[in-house]
Amino acid sequence: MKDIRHNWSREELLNIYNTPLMELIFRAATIHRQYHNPLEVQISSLISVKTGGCSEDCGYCPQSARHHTEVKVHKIMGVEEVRGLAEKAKLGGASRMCLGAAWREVRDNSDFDNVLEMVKSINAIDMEVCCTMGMLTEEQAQKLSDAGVYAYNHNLDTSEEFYSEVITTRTYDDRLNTLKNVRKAGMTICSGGIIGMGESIDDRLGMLKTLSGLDPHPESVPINSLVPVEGTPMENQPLVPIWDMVRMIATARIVMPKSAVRLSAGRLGMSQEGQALCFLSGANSIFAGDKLLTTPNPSINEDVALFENLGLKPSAAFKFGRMKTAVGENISETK
Ligand code: SAM
Ligand code: DTB
Ligand code: SF4
Repeated sequence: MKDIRHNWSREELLNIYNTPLMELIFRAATIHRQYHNPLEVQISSLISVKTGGCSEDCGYCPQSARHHTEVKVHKIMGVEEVRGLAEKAKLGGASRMCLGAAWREVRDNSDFDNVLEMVKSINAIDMEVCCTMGMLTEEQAQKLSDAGVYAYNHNLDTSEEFYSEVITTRTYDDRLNTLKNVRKAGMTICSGGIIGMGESIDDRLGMLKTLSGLDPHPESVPINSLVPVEGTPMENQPLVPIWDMVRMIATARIVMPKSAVRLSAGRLGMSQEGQALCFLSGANSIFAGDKLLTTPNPSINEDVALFENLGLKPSAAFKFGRMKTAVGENISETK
């Protein structure tokens, strides 16, 4: 596509991010309307199918075994339980289930076989499935894709430069390599990051530069506001001002116009007016349900009231068909 660019420079990104706020929101909202129905928001619901005890040292994460948080370790859930939760989430308007596992990487064992069964059972009730389970080999990515996984979430989290301040047990290149395997296997890519970890604006834009440099762009770009959890090295980080969230979402919308931009973790700390500005600035996807993976999220009732008030409606599953992406071909989540 001619109008989709993969060569945004840091300078261009900085100029966009620093545009006077009212101009920035207007520009992002205008682009949003050209590519998407501005009244539709895609809803995903998260299930932590394997919780805690993770070997990685991600500074933000309550599930790392290296941090002393209140998260209890749980072994992998059963297929029936997961399917039951998916049915409930579907009634609440969710079109996609996102299955999370606190793993450094997927291993070829009975837990992985169990995940493949979960995927099939959720597809059987006509919901899209996303998995977020750490690093994948080409073969594992293919197995997930063959089982019916629609999207794989694997965040870059921040800039390449700031990455080693947050995580030391894997590299930026490891992350990019998994994204390559996901794309090759025909799944869509969900990749974004977190703001509020102590990074600079330049780091935020460095992350957007890498994401927008991927060809095709990730179909979904989650922007998380750090949820500071007691017992993690980031427990005392101040909450991100809503204006930073709005600027980040608007910039992502402008440089990746076809992608779904997901207003992700941190909504509990935002006012409804703040969230409305995020939707206006191009966010068109959320995680709903009273829990994210281990931390609380607004209740379904609150979100239903918010959607009613703003005139938003949840989008349907498989809007873009069940077909898989051929390598290099974008079936981005657009109207
Ligand atoms: N273990 C897998 C991995 O790291 O890719 C999947 C699960 S991991 C919890 C998924 C994503 O959740 C992380 O990449 C990070 O962006 C986000 N996340 C984790 N803890 C968070 C927090 N406290 N606040 C905001 N986002 C968080
Ligand atoms: C993403 O970008 N955000 C979600 C999802 N992908 C997996 C996770 C947010 C986790 C917040 C901390 C927790 O609840 O444990
Ligand atoms: Fe493990 Fe993922 Fe948490 Fe990092 S973000 S500690 S890899 S669960």
